[in-house]
Amino acid sequence: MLSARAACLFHAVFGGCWRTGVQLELYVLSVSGVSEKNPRHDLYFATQHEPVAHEQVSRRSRQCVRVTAGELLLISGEEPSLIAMAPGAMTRIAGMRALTAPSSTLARSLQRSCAARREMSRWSKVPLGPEDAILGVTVAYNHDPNPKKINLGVGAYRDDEGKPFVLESVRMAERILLEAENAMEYLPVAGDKTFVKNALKLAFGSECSAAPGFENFAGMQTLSGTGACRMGGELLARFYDAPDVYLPTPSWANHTPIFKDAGCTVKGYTYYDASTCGLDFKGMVADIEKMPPSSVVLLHACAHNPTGVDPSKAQWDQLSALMREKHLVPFFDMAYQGFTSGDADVDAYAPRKFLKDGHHMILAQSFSKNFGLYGHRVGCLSFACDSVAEAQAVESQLKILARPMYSNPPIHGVRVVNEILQEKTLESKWRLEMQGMAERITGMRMKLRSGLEARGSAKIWDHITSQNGMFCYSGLTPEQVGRLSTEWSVYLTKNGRISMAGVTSRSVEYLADAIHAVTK
Ligand code: KET
Repeated sequence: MLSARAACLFHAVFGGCWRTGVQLELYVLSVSGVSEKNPRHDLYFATQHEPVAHEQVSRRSRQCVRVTAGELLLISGEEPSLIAMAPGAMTRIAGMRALTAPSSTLARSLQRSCAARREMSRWSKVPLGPEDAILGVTVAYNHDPNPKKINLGVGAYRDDEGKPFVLESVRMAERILLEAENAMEYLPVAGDKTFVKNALKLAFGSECSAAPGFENFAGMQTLSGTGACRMGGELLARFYDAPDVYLPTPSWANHTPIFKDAGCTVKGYTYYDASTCGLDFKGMVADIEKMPPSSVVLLHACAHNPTGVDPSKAQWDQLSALMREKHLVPFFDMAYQGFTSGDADVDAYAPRKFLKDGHHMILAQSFSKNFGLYGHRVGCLSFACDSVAEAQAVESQLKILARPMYSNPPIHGVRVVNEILQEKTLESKWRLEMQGMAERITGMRMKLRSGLEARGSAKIWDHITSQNGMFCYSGLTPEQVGRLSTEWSVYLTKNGRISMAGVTSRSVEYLADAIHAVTK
């Protein structure tokens, strides 16, 4: 028997009736729409009679199924007496079709109501995928009407008012570009050559970039850091004999799909020590020692995402020597150059050291965060080769990969970067602004930590200030993260990563209240 509310819900959705003890196969035709409260697509088959609030259902349920279109669900059991859905699930469930429902009018009514839908769409077999682990946080945040809400999900810098920040140096460069009335022609497939040179100079410093052998770099402009990682993975998968890519555990959530989709095999190595909220250097070295020669090791050049934990200079030196000895290939992802120390040169220590040590390294650079050019998709991918001829060959293949994918990269952002890096006053201004962003984040780290301590938190929060870059790997559990969003409208990724760049002088006290409340 269904209780009144569940029956009502059920009727509203299926327009049929439900009999205790039946077996029902449901084919999910389509799933659409997300609710404000619950952006997931869960269907709960509860074993309790009384319908209960969504949260209670999920706790009481024996079965909780993430529903995707094209799935076949079998509801069985002695008393499948209640189907409850996450609030707002009506639109999603409307596309369900019962395949078998013994002697139930339900089956007929479902088949009738859904047949028409099926005729209408050819795409019903495309399953609804989950939201992205990081960008999905913004989706949930956008749905929350609470004026006090805070988005600490995506790693995007905000000013102290919590507003997206456009650097003044960028605005100035844009004004110059507007005056210049440049043409808007296609860039070459590998992008703007001058930009690639500027990007390499920024990464390796004028000293390194003037050193012999630097002309052996193959480089291309990419669709930001993501595109650089992806193109690097594509080239490895197509031409490199051992495309096993080792990622730190944990790493940026997008690394795994990037390299897998490119066709590489993704493996992991020890990186973070949860007991110290710091680097497990011993474990990292031990894992690297075990890697087969020629393996590719992804390293975050600085401001590791999500942990905010980087090796020291001495540890980078040791890693470089070890990786040379073991014939491993370093693949640097440098998405936060400047965010660790405030100084882009200081933050480039690792790639510069590895270059000096003669690695056949790969470097993926992003200009999203340090130039604030997120949506302009400015990035660079480079390979340290042995000769100009080798570099030309690598570049030629990168072009062959890019041409059928996106043809050529966007033009505006690289012009902005060129303008800034080629003009001394603009460059100095940018460096100051970069430092300002890093300092504001450091200030927020201190305020958050002292705020938690002032509230008498029994937990140790030293890592908020000892970790670097944009993120604090807080140690909050997924349950606590869930409570932060439902009870406080504070949104972060499930792994407990806090984008410190989203914290402001105004919100930091509220955030401390919220974190203290859920960690008591
Ligand atoms: N590498 C790392 C380590 C990284 O954190 C990001 C972005 C990127 C590359 C790529 O950024 P792009 O804008 O493609 O240059 N990370 C933030 C945004 C995102 O997930 O896309 C983040 O972790 O929030």
